[in-house]
This record gives sequence, structure tokens and C-alpha cells, in this order.
Amino acid sequence: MSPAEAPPAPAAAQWAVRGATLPLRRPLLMGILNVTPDSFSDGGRYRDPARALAHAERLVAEGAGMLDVGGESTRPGAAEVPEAEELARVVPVIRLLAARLGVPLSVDTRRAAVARAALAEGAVVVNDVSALGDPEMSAVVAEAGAGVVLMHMRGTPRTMQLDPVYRDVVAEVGAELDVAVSLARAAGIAEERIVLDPGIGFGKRLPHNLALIRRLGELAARGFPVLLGTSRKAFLGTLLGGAPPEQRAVGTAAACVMGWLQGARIFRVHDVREAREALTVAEAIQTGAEAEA
Ligand code: HH2
Repeated sequence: MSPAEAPPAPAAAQWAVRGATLPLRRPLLMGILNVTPDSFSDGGRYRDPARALAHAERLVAEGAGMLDVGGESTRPGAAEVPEAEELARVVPVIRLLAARLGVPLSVDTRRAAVARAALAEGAVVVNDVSALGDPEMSAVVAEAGAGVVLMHMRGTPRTMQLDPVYRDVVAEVGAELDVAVSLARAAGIAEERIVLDPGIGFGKRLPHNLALIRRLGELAARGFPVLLGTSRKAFLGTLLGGAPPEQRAVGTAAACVMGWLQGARIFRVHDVREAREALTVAEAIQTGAEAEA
């Protein structure tokens, strides 16, 4: 068998986050909690910490193994939020969830200062859609011993969908993530703390998104766990005849299953129950094991 035909190396089966190791033999669902006024599908709903907690509890009851708290919308065209505003949105919610819930918390931020504050309040992962774009972010992650998600994006949320062009999207996304991994390593972030994410919808057109999911195995072959974020995204609306975000849960679940078959292990979703059911069935068919009651 030539090297080109060799099966992809299995991605790591666990993820070392701050103070814990998360098993990844089974799909890990990362429930989304956007404490923003303007996120594309759930903006404005969970800004009040008590409502955020109630929703977080629901996500956990539905099967979320961790929660991702975000205070800045990164939807296409979104403008930057001032740092003080992002801190004011995120910090009280992380503090409350850390005190009340037993699941690992991740903070979805591009800012080192927000990451530092969230880690101090009990977050254990930094989910960075700019893959260490803030020059201080890698040091913050390394010093805290936090887990980190390195996501691929072309440009910024304001500009990323203007005219994304790739010759081979999968190869280019992989190569750009390799650069982010080198940065992380150089800053002293341990390899077992790193997760890669192709950044579905971040500077990608429909064919790019489909190719990235279809060929996700090429990313997983690097040996780092892979996170897939397809939840309710615009490409699903396009495929589903213009369905609005709240009608994209089944499409999201289908994308999760395809990602799982290609080696993705962590799924960032709004609709946890639907994704969990689809992945449970897919996994049982794949392994022949009986689904857990
Ligand atoms: N997608 C969004 C935000 N953060 N993080 C990772 N790692 N991967 C993703 O695909 C990803 C992400 C965008 O979705 P959402 O949070 O629902 O919307 P908004 O950015 O409008 O808050």
C-alpha cells in the first residue's frame, strides 16, 4: 500500500483540559450557550444569567458533555464587540455555571483577556475561532494548562464570506492549522491539549464546507482530536431549500454523523438531543454494540 493509500491514523481518543481528561471514544457533545444579543440563531435569549443557567441545565440533561459559552457573535459580517462588553457578558455566566454544573466549560473567545478571566472563573478550555490570533492568547492557554480549540478562519467575521477562494480547501485548511499548531507548541501548549476544527462557514462557500466534512479524515489523520461545528449553519439552509436556523437540527445531525464517520469526535451543537440521538444510532451501527439505555 502506498503512503497515499494508507488509512488515516486514528485521532487521539482523549483530550487533556485544565484539571481533567475528557474521553473521546464516544462522541462528545459541546452544547452552545451564546450570551450575546445578536448570534445568528439564538441571539438575545440567554443574556440573563438565570436564563443562561436554565438553558445550560437543559443542554446537559439532553446529553451535552461540555458547554461552550460565547460573548461575541462571529456570524458573517458581525462587527467586533468591545472587550469590556464581552467580559461583562461572559464572566458572570461562567462563574454561575462553574458553581452550579458539573460539566467542563469552554469559553468561545478570540481575546486573551477574556480567556484569562474565564479560566480564572472555572473554564477549562479556550475555544478560539482565530486559532491564537491574539498574540497573548497562547501564553494564557499554556500558563493555565487549558485545553484549546484551534479553528480555521479566513479573514475576520466581517470579511470572511466576501470572496473565499481555495485551490484545495482541505489541504489549505490543514496547512494553515499546522501553522497554528506550531505556534501553540512553541508557546508550550502540550499536544494533548490541542483540538483542531476546520471552521465550517468561516470563509467558506457551500462546496468548501461539504468537502471539509467529506474529507475530514485528512484533518483527523494529524492525530489531534477534531471538533466539528456545523450547527444550524447557513450551508444547511442552502441545502434545505432556505430553511431558517431553527429548522436545521436534522440537517445538523446528519452532518455530525458524516463527521463522526470521518473521525470527528467533538460536536458543537445547539440542538443536543437531536445530535446525540443521531450519533448514538450511527455509533451502534458502526460498532455493533447495543445502545445504552
Ligand atoms: N462556530 C461558531 C462559533 N464558534 N467555534 C468552533 N470551534 N467551531 C465553530 O464552528 C464555531 C465556533 C458560530 O456559530 P454560533 O456560535 O452559533 O453563532 P454566532 O457566532 O452568531 O454566535
